[in-house]
Amino acid sequence: MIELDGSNVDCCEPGLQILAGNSIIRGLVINRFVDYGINILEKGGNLIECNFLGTDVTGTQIEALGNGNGGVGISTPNNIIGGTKIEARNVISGNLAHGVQMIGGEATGNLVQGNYIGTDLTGTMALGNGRDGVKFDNAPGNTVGGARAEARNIISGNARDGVRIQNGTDNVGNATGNQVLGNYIGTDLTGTIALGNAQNGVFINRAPGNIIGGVTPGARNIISDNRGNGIRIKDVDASGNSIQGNFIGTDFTGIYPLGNDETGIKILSSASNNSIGGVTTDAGNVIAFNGIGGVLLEATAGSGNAIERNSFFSNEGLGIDLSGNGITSNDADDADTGPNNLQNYPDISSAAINDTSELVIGYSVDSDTIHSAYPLTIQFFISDGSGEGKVLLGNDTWTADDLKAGAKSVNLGHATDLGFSVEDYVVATATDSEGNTSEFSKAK
Ligand SMILES: [Ca+2]
Ligand SMILES: [Ca+2]
Ligand SMILES: [Ca+2]
Repeated sequence: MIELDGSNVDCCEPGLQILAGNSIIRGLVINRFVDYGINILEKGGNLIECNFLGTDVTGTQIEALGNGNGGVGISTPNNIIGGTKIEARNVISGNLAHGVQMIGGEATGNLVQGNYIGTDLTGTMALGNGRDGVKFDNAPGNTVGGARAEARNIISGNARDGVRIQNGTDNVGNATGNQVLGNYIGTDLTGTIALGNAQNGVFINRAPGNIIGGVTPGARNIISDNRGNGIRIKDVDASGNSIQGNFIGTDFTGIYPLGNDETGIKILSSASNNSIGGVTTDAGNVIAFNGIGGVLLEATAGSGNAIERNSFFSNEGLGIDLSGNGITSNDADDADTGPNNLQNYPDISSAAINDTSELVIGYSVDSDTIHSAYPLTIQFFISDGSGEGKVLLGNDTWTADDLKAGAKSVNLGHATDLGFSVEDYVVATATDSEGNTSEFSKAK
């Protein structure tokens, strides 16, 4: 390796500036420069692999070696940072600002894979960057991670968010169409040991239409042990983001606790029409062991934030909390307004196994066609009795005719096939056709 040491150069000296395209930058140790370790400024298509940015030549750090403005700055398209081979891995850690920062509308089509961002070379010790691990500033259409395990970044131990996707305060910018998948955000390389980022795992701020996770198992991010929320979605322009297939608050097995200190997912400040989970198989997230709640929509959050097909368990507080104030009781006809229109939850009157061993649920929804967009999708879950749903039992549709009839019953099928036993409780959510999901119902 060649060591580029910024400690002895003029204080205004940047690190390595790449002005040409299609360059290969491999095997460098770059530390202590005032600006970025590597700054890709004019042309794209560069490959940045096997570098230590912000560390010493061992990939660890015994004194302050970080570059002043972050590890890698990217203002051009189609660069690759890292790769799927171990020898391609960059260690981007200990820098004073962001690990990797993609800046502006030209920073598109970039691929950030297989790196350790905020840890040492072993992937087990925190060596955080001073701000976010990966920051998207107004940058569209980039990919962080990948659907193969080899593409996984470890993004842990950073002093702010693991990943932040952000547009400008005056709503300029185009941080949309980015995908963050297959990463460990807040754990070590094994996905079992806590190594959280100091703020949120992922923060989507003023940015629309980004995807966190995906519907294949390889696309799953582990977003756990962060000091803030697993994912935070903020502002009226943060709409149409999709959070799918992730484990939020568990280790890589989806079973053992590694909770985020605050909520699994928090939505606030008029953020609307985001999707947590989805309607297809494997779209659901596991959201468990989080310190304040599973999904929390602050009183300021907007509407249409659909929360479907997820598995919630062992969260402190509620699985789903509209207004962040504990259980919001149903109101007559659902005339109230607020986050997700304070959609009323179903009222389960009975959950019983019939003579042919099938689970039959009687329920109603006090939500009229004026205040909810019909029909409603009702999802039933197995619960441990704490009021959050762990295992999806099935769906039903509540129509305007059902509303007129006042109540209905649904046969969800053979109880054993559903994994349901008589000791289990059932809870349900209602989601109107505009994506307004309720809190969980009372357990029956
Ligand atoms: Ca509430
Ligand atoms: Ca209501
Ligand atoms: Ca309402």
